[in-house]
Amino acid sequence: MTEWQPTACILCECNCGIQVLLGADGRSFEKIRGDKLHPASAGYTCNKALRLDHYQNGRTGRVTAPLRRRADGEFEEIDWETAISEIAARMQEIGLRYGGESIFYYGGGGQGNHLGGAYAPATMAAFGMKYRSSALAQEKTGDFWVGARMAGHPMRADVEHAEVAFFIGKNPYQSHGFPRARTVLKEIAKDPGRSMIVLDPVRTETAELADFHLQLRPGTDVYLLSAMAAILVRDNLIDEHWLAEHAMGVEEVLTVLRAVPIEKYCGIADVDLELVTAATHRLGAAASVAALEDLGVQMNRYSTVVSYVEKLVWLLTGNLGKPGTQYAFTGMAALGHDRGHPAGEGPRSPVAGAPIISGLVPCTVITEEILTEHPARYRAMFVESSNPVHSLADSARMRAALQALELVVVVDVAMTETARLADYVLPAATQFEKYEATFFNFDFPRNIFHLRHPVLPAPAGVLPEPEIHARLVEAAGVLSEDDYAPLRAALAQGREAFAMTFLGILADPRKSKLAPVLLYRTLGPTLPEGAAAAALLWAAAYNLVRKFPESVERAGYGTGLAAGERLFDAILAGKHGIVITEDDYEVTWSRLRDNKIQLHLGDLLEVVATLPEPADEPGEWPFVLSAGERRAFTANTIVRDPAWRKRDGAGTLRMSSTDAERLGLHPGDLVRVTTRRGSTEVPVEPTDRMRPGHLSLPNGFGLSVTDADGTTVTTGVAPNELTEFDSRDEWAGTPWHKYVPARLDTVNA
Ligand SMILES: Nc1nc2c(c(=O)[nH]1)N[C@H]1C(S)=C(S)[C@@H](COP(=O)(O)OP(=O)(O)OC[C@H]3O[C@@H](n4cnc5c(=O)[nH]c(N)nc54)[C@H](O)[C@@H]3O)O[C@H]1N2
Ligand SMILES: Nc1nc2c(c(=O)[nH]1)N[C@H]1C(S)=C(S)[C@@H](COP(=O)(O)OP(=O)(O)OC[C@H]3O[C@@H](n4cnc5c(=O)[nH]c(N)nc54)[C@H](O)[C@@H]3O)O[C@H]1N2
Ligand code: SF4
Ligand SMILES: [Mo]
Repeated sequence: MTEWQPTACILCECNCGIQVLLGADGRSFEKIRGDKLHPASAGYTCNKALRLDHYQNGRTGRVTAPLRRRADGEFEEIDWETAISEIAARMQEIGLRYGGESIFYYGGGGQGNHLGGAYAPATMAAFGMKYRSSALAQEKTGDFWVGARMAGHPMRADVEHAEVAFFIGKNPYQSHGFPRARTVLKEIAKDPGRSMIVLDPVRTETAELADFHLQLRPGTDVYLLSAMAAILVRDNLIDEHWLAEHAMGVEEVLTVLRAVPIEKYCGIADVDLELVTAATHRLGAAASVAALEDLGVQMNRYSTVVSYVEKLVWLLTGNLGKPGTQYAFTGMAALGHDRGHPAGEGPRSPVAGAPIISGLVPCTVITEEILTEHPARYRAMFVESSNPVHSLADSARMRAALQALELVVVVDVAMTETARLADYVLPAATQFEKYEATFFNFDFPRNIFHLRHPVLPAPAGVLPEPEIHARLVEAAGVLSEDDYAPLRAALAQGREAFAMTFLGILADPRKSKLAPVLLYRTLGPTLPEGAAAAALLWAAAYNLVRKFPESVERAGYGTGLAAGERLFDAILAGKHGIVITEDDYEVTWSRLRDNKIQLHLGDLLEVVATLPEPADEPGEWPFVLSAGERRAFTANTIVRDPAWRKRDGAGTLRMSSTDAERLGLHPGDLVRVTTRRGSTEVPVEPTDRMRPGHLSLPNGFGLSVTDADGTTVTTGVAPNELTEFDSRDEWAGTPWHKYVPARLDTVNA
């Protein structure tokens, strides 16, 4: 008997609820539909979720036994006991020789899986590891840092209820980023009382629905946004009463903005001054503005400064803490939080001295921390659910860095570009074969959490990540039955006794870092239906109650210790996802530092005040390449099977029709794209959606899949073969992947 089973899509941060019907073989995803019972997505999915069978059962190069690299470079299968004991021994050896901090941790989860990675801090503690990073440190850290300094708490946009939706380098029609994005975009477009403003050099699907599309020259957002902020000031559109009550540092900002040469900056951005003025006036007159910036600016020139100016635009107009604006959210984990140290203060990476934001070393300095003689260089890397050889800048340099290390361990479901360079590959159960969840809990006023139950059993030979971490921690000799016994004894008397004993253990800093595994090994086995991996959520539920007691109470869980237990039980039972907190918009103020916004970030404001004119790229690079665009069939490197794509199977290079005509290029013609870093051939797709001089390649292509018979197929271009590690933001180190100077040559057939 098969029945529809609730789970979620794992291809973007929205994690829409879906239901899966298995085929007669008990493994194939025969049918997939949106889950109407999911509290955030309510039945919505985009086109991608319906193809998830390709992730689970497709031609993916799945790994189903631990692999060890032999001296001849080939992999051989080994059993788990051998794998765990050898890895633990080698990590301890490296720790003894160079210190545990020389073992670098990378990853911890993708778009659909954060539960396993939440156990990794125990492994890090067991082996003395200190430094870590993840994909967030190649996109969001600049934004986090600015937000932390201005507000002290991460914020998100309430697009659904906004009168004006403002998208800056973001194409939600394809990339989403908020629930039911396509539906919400169409609603705004249809409603004469609401408007959409889009800053994008490409006429994207989102721009097409917009009332104001500011189709700027790539890389000039800092000028255009400064001009918009300056128009607000010049034309008295700022909310002075609101600012007087809620903001600090207003005068310093206004002084700089009064001096912005509006017309000149619109010229640099190549957008009509009247259009910019009209869009800015629409924004200034709106009762609510929700702004969403993303990779188009976060991976582009002045990225961190842009994150700042973009916030000034909606803050000067009073768009925070009310419906349809921005809000400070709750969540089961502190994603996006940072201390907000001023530039030059705060923790730094050991070799490059790069700022560590949100606990993460900037991704673009990782190779500098390895390819050096510096005594503090990383000697080993532990990679979990991530594909840095493909996803980080300058793939060739990343490969060289991994090869220079003494040990590389990769935990993944498939033989990825990164796994190919590992000394050990540890195979994980897929996201549909185990309990899984993400900490992308950004919804408001009701925030949700979804513990997904397994849809099908895992094959023999693979393990869920919590089990892998527990075994590594135990092999390190830092936890044993002696540590578990008192917790188990307490548990026998009930959860309250367990909570007390657990709190006692947390007081010991050496043991507290191992808490995830302590919970997994003690509370874990007592949870229903084999939900041991959820054990850590018990502590997370208590934490949520401690941090946001009223919000949890409003969601119906009561108060105190009992609220933690009720919330945890609801998480375990709620197969479709549950509401964890309920807020009103005003609560945002109580979450901000000093209950106010700091507008004046002196170092970044100084940049705005002294912006030089952009220098032209040298004539040998007549094009700007955006390396990594989200399209209808891209999903990072999560779906490896090339057959999952219904269109754009080759991953075309999009370019303007005008340029194509000038060069005599037709759809499908091969061209050679060359950058300072690399060169590759790709078919072109001329389109009138692109500006002349601009090129765009999709993300997530260039994956290689090796079949059982040894044949390897690679599909499309891996964008980071063309990008440079040192083309990056000066504050946060985020890469400028959307601004890669490039050349095009025709290829003779
Ligand atoms: N379909 C799909 N959806 C996804 C993903 C996926 O792989 N595929 N990945 C998910 C992830 S990890 C992320 S981070 C998000 C990213 O989501 P987005 O940031 O929306 O995705 P991108 O397409 O990379 O970039 C957004 C836009 O930036 C524009 N752009 C390029 N240069 C500039 C510029 O100079 N200025 C401005 N203003 N815009 C510019 C591009 O034309 C593009 O439309 O998507 C998520 N959703
Ligand atoms: N040039 C350029 N580069 C980019 C981008 C761009 O726009 N341009 N976008 C960047 C962005 S925004 C992001 S977020 C990154 C994403 O890059 P990464 O963080 O490297 O993440 P993914 O590509 O999502 O890879 C996820 C990995 O998890 C594995 N996996 C899937 N399920 C499981 C599981 O259950 N357990 C384990 N252990 N592994 C699993 C997959 O096989 C895959 O190897 O790429 C970035 N790279
Ligand atoms: S890829 Fe589509 S279906 Fe999947 S989570 Fe994102 S928006 Fe939802
Ligand atoms: Mo991302």
